[in-house]
Amino acid sequence: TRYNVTIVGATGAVGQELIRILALREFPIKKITLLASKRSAGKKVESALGELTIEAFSIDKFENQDFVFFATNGDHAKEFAPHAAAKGAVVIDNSSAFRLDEDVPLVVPEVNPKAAFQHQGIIANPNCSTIQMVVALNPIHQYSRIKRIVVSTYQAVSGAGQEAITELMTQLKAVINNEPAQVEQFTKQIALNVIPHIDVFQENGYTKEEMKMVKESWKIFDDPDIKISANCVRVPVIRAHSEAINIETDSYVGEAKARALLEAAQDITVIDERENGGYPTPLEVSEKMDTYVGRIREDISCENGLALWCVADQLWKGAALNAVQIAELLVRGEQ
Ligand code: 11C
Repeated sequence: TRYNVTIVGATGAVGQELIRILALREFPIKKITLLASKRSAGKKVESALGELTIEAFSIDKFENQDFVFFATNGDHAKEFAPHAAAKGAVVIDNSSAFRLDEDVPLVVPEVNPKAAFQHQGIIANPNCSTIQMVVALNPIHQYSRIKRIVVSTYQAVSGAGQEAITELMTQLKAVINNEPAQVEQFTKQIALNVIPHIDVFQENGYTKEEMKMVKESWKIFDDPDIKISANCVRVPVIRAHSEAINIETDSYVGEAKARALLEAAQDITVIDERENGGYPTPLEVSEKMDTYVGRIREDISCENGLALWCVADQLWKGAALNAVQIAELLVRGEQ
């Protein structure tokens, strides 16, 4: 069987990666439709799927679609994704609009694949920083329940979109030439800086990005009793998010067992050499499909604690790839 596939928001950072991932994974496409704003309509894109033309978004385009990937903002998805679902398509939405809705599954195929099959037309793709964390922690969590997680992120600028990449590059050039850096996309200069603020502040002092990591992990692990505290930080990296993660488990796991569990897990690569360069960094992990883990060690500050370092391409595993894997799961489930 081959499927009619639509990408809504095809010109954005995630939209473009969706086209590449569909091609790389040889997703069985009958026809692909790329939708974006009127401004981009008619534009031709050279893609891994051949030359394609962007069409102006309208809900009529949802007729006869099997899969509709939304790579737009939450407000747009909230308004229009239900139209695609009502016309019989399965929507896989990248935004935060539906993630915590009770009747919308929030799926990471390596962790909670069964949830995908409970969908009522819409499946939510989690936030990028959540996805790589739950992929890295699930093998350990399955062995001994994780009761507490403390995570600090080092998030690439591409998580904030295409303009954010341009801003970092423009600022770097300005700074090198001793010129003032223009700040538009972030709250402060990002070139040669780090910013401890992603998404809007919440009443409890955490940011929305941090609380997404908490609430989405609860839903994906189906365990709201896990204590989670996140610190989300933007760093001047183009692509791939990094995370320093500390966990406490119910019973003793130990670093040798943790390493063995991670090495045996699907879609995880362990690079953990305890010598110069023996760990993954965002530059090497860009455009890789796996979630990379290194620096695995016992956390000496608590009982049954482990510390690890996790890096993944957030535009791939954190967005486009995870979304396509969800569609693959449904296709496999149908067969
Ligand atoms: C970032 N994680 O890196 C964000 C981008 O909820 O899908 C994705 C926001 C989301 O800025």
